[in-house]
Amino acid sequence: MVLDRETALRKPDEWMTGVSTAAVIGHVRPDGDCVGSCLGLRAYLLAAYGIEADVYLEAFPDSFRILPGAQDVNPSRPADYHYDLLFALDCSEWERAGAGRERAAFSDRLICIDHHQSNPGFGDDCVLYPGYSSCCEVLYSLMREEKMNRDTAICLYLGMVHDTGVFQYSSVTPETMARAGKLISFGFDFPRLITSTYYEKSYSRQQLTGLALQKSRITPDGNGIWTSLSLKEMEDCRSSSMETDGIAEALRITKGIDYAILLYQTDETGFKGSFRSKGGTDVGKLAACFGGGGHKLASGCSFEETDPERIMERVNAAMLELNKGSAV
Ligand SMILES: [Mn+2]
Repeated sequence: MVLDRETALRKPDEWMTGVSTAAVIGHVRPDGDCVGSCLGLRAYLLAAYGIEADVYLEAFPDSFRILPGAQDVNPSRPADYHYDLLFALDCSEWERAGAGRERAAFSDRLICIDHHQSNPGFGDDCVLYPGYSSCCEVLYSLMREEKMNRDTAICLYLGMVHDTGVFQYSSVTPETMARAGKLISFGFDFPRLITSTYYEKSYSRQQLTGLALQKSRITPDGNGIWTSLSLKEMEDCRSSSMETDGIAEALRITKGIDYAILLYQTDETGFKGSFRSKGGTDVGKLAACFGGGGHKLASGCSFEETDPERIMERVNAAMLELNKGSAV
């Protein structure tokens, strides 16, 4: 059940009453907000209630290892180990819960804390603040500032940084900035935290991005930019399709264009397409033309075709049709 805000604020003390074991889980393919939320809540439960919660997470980027508590994730517990409380954080639905989800069967109470608009409100208690910048910001609003410590602050700050694109997305409110300001007052090297977890890229990733940008071309409608990376090109950069995220975004910020397309080869039979838009083009609809999915600003799909030029002929044709439709 989704709690109203007033009830939600009273809940943490109630949840923690008489609790001796608790676990915290996040979603599949954990991102900064997910890892920051899980470790931030762990640090807070220890500082505020003296409870050492277990955190279960799927593999996450090595750069997040600098977070307090990152070394303690995925403790070895018997499969039927009993938890009084199981927190699911940053999961837009129960189906997206990642490592540790099977623990729910041996937990007394499931508590969902999230910020996704689409969350149906799962769990015995659900604190859902849609529109909040990050799950970390929802957690912040549930915590007592006087009980937070530096470990909590570092983790929550990282999550806020990552889910807001370093405080640039429209989800950022004056309250977000005030909370972030309070967090840095705990004293930690936030410039290094942002650089090492958000901006820093491996050499191979830089090489791959450079190649993709250099090869890029403007689409016939003059509105988009596209590029492609073959398996051989990725290999030549000593890289792989694992390192292609971020390239479509690097294309998207090109001045004077509205949408960006990255095609990268996945195997001998096909490519994947990653689409990004500045807002004038609905790339979710574009991806849907090819059986893909996503949102207006970011989407993707697969192509069973090994010639990127031929793929783009189809994409350009689909774009033309979509524009015809919207012009009526
Ligand atoms: Mn999030």
